[in-house]
Amino acid sequence: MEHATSSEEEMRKLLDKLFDDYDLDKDGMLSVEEVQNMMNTIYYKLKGHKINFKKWEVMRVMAKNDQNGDINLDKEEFYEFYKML
Ligand SMILES: [Ca+2]
Ligand SMILES: [Ca+2]
Repeated sequence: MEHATSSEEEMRKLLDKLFDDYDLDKDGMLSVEEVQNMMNTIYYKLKGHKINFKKWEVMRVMAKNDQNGDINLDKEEFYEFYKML
């Protein structure tokens, strides 16, 4: 095993945790509703006021990273998704 010190590795750990926090039904994928919830929360943390992303807005963002087209983000897709935020 390679020693894991890279920032990439650190980021993955963080994103793993984030992913699990928002994967409410624990099916290993983030649905539109789960991503919506996450985007609302992140926006609030960043900007300090609430916004409700509409479903189609969430889907538009997700669609760019949903590589297998199942309208869910799995972990790999989520890593790519997060880089865009
Ligand atoms: Ca889920
Ligand atoms: Ca997918």
